[in-house]
Amino acid sequence: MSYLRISSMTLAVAAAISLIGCGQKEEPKPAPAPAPVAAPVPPPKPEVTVRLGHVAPLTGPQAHLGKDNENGARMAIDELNAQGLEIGGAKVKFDLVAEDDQADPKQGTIVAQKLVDAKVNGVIGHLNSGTTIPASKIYFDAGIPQISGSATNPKYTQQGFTTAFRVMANDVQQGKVLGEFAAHQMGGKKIAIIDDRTAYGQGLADEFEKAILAAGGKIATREFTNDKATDFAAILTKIKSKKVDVVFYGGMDAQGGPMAKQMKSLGVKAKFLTGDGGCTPEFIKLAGEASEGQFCSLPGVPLDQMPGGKAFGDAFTAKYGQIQLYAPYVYDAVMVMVDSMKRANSVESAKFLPEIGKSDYQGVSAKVQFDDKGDLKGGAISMYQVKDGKWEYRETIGGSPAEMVKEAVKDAAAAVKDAAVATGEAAKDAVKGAAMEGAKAAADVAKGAADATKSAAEATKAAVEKK
Ligand code: ABU
Repeated sequence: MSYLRISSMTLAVAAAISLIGCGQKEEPKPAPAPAPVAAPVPPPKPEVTVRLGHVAPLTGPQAHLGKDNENGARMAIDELNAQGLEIGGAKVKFDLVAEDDQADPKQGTIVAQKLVDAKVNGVIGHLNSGTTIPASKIYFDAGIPQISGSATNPKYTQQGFTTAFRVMANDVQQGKVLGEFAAHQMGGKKIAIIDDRTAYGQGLADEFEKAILAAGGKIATREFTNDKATDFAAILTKIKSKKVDVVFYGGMDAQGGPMAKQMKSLGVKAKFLTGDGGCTPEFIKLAGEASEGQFCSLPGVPLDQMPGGKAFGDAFTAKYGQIQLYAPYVYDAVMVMVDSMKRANSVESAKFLPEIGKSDYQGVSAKVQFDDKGDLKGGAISMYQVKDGKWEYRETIGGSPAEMVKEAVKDAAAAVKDAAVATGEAAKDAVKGAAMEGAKAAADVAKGAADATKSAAEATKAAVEKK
């Protein structure tokens, strides 16, 4: 036996003794744990890009306003993208497709068609009534929802286009407030009106004139210019000879500012009054010292009275600089459109369009609810006057909760009337239907009787012949 064999045996015996000595049995080894089964990985959420068109003049005399509108829309889009929304089971990314219509009606229709061809989901804009109105037909025909944050001519929402909405008061409301303000608060008895022959300027001037006449004022002269003009000497010289109390201008700040300046240099003593198109910091810049004491109106309430005005103003100013005019409204227009997509759980135009009309959205500028035409319910108008080189708030007319209640009551009354008419029509139809049914039954009976008479006569004749 070799040393190696003795050693192996010794070890085996020692191991056996050792096990017996401890009284232990060899435990069966546990079965190896099954390899962990990976939890099923859900497929990644589909992503969808929603393209919103935005149209405003980005070149020409109104470019500062167009850029302001576009920035309002961009701010909304950036915030929505940061929220990482899911709509209809897909992650949504919003893209702004910004177009320049140069405030020109023809160009407005060209870019509208371009947006339709690009299959945008909705359109925010346009800025000007003169471009918004013709473009609205193109969007309506294509079934694309449109919300303007600045076009105020009433015709926009009076064409029966179910795709057209606006988030501010219109010029029927604005013209009335302006006319009453001129007559009662500016002492306007003799008034001169100038407009720029755009849909906005002329339309607002028409509404202003109606309100002046209703208030017992007199229109001394009505003049017009255009939205590219810079020299108003001929018109203002004529107006000077009329010795009017108030000059009203229906048009934008690019003309209103120089006009007020030229009034002062020509010695026209009348006060100057304009609508929202001139209610801007740019007007004050262009008019210079001549802006002091002049008046303007603006749909809505001042930014610091808007529900979300302060936060919006701070964020906007930090990002883009001073607000010109409509940025909060355009921001709201985007938010209202996207809120409608959320409620419809769809980004498809045809699916979320019906939801826009049902909006009840607390925006920055106001609570947004639409009437049956697509106009903002309870739209307010505020008046401002330049003091120490700034537009200073004077007062707000309309748009209060009381006004909204009044409108709701008016809507309810109209609904009751419609229901009564419908009930009357239905009753009339029922009576007519019953009468027709009765007549038909009577005719059937008569026909049956006639047939029976005929058969009896034939039977009688046959019997006679047989005899
Ligand atoms: N609302 C005044 C400017 C825009 C427009 O209606 O033409």
